[in-house]
Amino acid sequence: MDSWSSPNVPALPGAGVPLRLYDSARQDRHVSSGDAGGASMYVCGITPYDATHLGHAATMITFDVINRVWRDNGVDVTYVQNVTDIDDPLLERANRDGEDWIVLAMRETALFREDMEALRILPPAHYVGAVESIPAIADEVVNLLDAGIAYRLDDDTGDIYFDVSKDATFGYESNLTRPEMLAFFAERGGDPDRAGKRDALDPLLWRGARDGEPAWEGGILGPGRPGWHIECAVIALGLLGSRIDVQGGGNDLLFPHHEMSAAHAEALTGEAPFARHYVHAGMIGLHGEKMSKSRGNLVFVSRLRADHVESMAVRLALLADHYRDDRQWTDDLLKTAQQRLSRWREAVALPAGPSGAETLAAVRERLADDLDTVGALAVVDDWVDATLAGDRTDADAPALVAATVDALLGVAL
Ligand code: 5CA
Ligand code: ZN
Repeated sequence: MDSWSSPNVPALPGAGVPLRLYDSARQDRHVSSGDAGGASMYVCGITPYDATHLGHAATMITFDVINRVWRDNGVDVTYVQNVTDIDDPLLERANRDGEDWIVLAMRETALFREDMEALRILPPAHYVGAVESIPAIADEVVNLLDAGIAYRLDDDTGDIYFDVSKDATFGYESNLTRPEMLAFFAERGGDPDRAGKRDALDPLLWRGARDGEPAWEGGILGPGRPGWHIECAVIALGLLGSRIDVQGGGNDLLFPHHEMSAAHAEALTGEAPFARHYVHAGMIGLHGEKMSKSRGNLVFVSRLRADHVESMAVRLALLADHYRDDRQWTDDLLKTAQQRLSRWREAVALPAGPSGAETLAAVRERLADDLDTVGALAVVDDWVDATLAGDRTDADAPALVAATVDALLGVAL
């Protein structure tokens, strides 16, 4: 699938600071990547049945900042993102609207690309759809069956499930209790009550063909379509290998999606942990509730663009709080970001300011500390305040601060 075009990223002088990232599995911060000069990141992308909302945007921006900080450290980054272009919600929406599901997915994916470009998100090296990955997924489901880790239900549906009891370390990523797991599983696309499963938590790997639903040839699996978690496991393994540096997405994916994807990957490769860092962005809410397509309380990036809201202000607004915090989108948040953006622009247009090198070093330091964007924005604010107040000691500072903000925060002034 086509990715999108890359914004220009200015090179910054001097050396970056190694990034310490919070890992959901170890529940602590650890230095990420860079050891071998390369880093691999897999981020769970959209299910394209509706337009990109600010929650998607915030999560994409979080992983974009990781990407930018790594690059500033000279790390050779391989970034992969998926598009879940076949799944129940997509088919339900297409049916509801009497639309072809393929056309719906293509349209929303195209809009997502435009939104990503407007927000200056660095594109993944591989942007991969579920549909194009079906042959590879089917092969891996066969491997799991052969290994006795997957089983077929006895009810003639052709549905195949993953046996979580075969995974001795199951649960290490989310650190949840079984009752918590069961609750999230039921809430987030799982089927704990499905008759014939060995364990209520066993997730679907392959859904046998049903009347009125698209299906693909699955060889010995029979016709059908893939489950959700195996999609992400197989795409990541195929492009990034058996151990990756970051598995990422919003914290709504921690369980079951990421736990199951990691369990699938580890069952297939025999290597663990699948990811060195399991990284989860907080949820963006509106009026006190998580912004979600199913709740319908959405603010779309494209709607804001159509209303001539500057995408750089949107980006700055979403960087104004820490990525791991669940937070609310408000008009005030946007207004503050717009004011901040114009002050920053005013300051970098002046002929000089206080030390640019110190500002760059302090921004690097803040971002390396588990992406402390709150602190990084405060550093830039301090420089802007001093510049606007008349401190004009460094003639190179305005250009360097503008380059810093562009390269590391992705905000073009
Ligand atoms: N296609 C799957 C992942 S494989 C999916 O979850 N799609 S999604 O369209 O629902 O979400 C796309 C990405 O945005 C995921 O990483 C998800 O965790 C994140 N996300 C969804 N809603 C929010 C929200 N309200 N705030 C922050 N991130 C969100
Ligand atoms: Zn995923």
